[in-house]
Amino acid sequence: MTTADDPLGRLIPLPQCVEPGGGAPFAITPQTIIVAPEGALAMDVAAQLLTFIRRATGVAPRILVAREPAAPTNVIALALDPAASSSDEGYDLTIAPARVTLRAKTPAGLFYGVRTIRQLLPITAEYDALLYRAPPVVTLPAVHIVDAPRFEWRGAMLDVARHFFSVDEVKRYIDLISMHKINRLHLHLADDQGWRIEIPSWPDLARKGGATEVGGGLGGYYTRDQYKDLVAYAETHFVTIVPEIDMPGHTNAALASYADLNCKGTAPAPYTGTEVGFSALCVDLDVTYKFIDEVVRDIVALTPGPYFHAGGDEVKTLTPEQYRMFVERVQKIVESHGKRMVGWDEVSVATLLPTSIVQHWRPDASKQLLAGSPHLILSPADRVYLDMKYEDATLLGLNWAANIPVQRSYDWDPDTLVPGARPGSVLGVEAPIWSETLTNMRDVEYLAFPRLAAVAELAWTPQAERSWDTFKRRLGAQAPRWTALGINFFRAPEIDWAPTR
Ligand code: NGO
Repeated sequence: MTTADDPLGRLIPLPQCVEPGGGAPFAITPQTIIVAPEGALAMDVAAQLLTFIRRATGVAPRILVAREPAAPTNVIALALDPAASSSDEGYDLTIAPARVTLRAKTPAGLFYGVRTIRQLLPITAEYDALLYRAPPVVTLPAVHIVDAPRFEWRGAMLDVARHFFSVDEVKRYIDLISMHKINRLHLHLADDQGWRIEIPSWPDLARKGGATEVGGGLGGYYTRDQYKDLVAYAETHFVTIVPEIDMPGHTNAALASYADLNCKGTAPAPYTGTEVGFSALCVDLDVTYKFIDEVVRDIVALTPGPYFHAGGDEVKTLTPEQYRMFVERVQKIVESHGKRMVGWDEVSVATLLPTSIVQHWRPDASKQLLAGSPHLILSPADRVYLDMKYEDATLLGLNWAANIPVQRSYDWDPDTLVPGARPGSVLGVEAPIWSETLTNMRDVEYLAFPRLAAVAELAWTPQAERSWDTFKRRLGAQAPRWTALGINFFRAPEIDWAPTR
């Protein structure tokens, strides 16, 4: 049996503990019933499972809602149980010949258990195109899986500012990241080249500031309804959206939209190049803080998650004092709207609140300052910036930090990257993808896959359970599924990809 044919040999991220049952598999038949607990979120997860099974077998199972699963056999029972896992996102999955039992403390845990079941199903679970003359025999291998994530922050970031991505494209990215148990999508919503979200109190930000993008194309922005739709879609995939308005630098689009925001009172022209560091909000003007307060307020009104990312990177036109004061003032504004501030690692020079989060990105950032941060998200650019090229020959992407082959993304330990970091301060890992050179989702997928799968496992699986050798084999086994999903992945030459037909 090749790895691709062995369902247990293709799980990514690798679960914490997999004990093969050895016995007969569970056979899904037209009579198989899904039992689901009450509650909209859990029902939604059950409906997602139904879709995977319907596609793979041609028959939609019935869903029974029950507090206590009653039917003893030929059942896939989803249950919420406080004792199922010590983790809010963990799950316990037993596949036996007569019955599949998936237990979790929360609907999120059920969602992750269903992602695991999905990988155990044949790839026909991934698309709707097949018509079966007779339902094929589909089985799930006998196994007991006990699973929970290593880190609470398993993130991806998409830069929708340099090039704009439509609601459907972002939803597609949510599908692909959540399939790998990633639970944060950080949206970089404003930069020099574009402002991408409607702000009712400052309408020209989107209208003028959203009108173009790198290279001079049409740009675009999310209306409030579209943004709400994205947030709701993310919620059903257990993904928290983290909105970022980058400031005080990377703000040409805002400065070009309102002359009043500029120290000199005149608006600069829109910018469609890719230089960084030239723009900054006028930190001495009162209107700057009114602007920030209203923007944060309007975005927070659409943000159920606890975070607001205020950027803070690459400011070259302010003095260190001006920069520190600015960060501290913005941090208070974010706090006053009930959110935790996240900032790129430059913000670690400021006095931060105990709730604030520093996102490490510069490979040469001061490890000492990072170690003093209240909380850390790790996005070292030379490991997990998905916009870096794989190798010199990669046409898309940048290479200022490094060329990043897949193993380089995979083979490091988030717990030792910042020596002396406060115990428990590392919340997790995030893989940003910046879009200076990426104009559409196919470009994004080419740079994200396979490295995003490597980062997903890095963030989910305990360090001691991970090894490049087993990951590499499991990664090769993804080719048929990723092809079925239409993912435009890079066929890294060091991986032995399973045949796709
Ligand atoms: C840097 C810079 C971004 C670039 C990106 C390209 C950060 C935090 N600021 O990362 O503006 O788009 O590199 O890799």
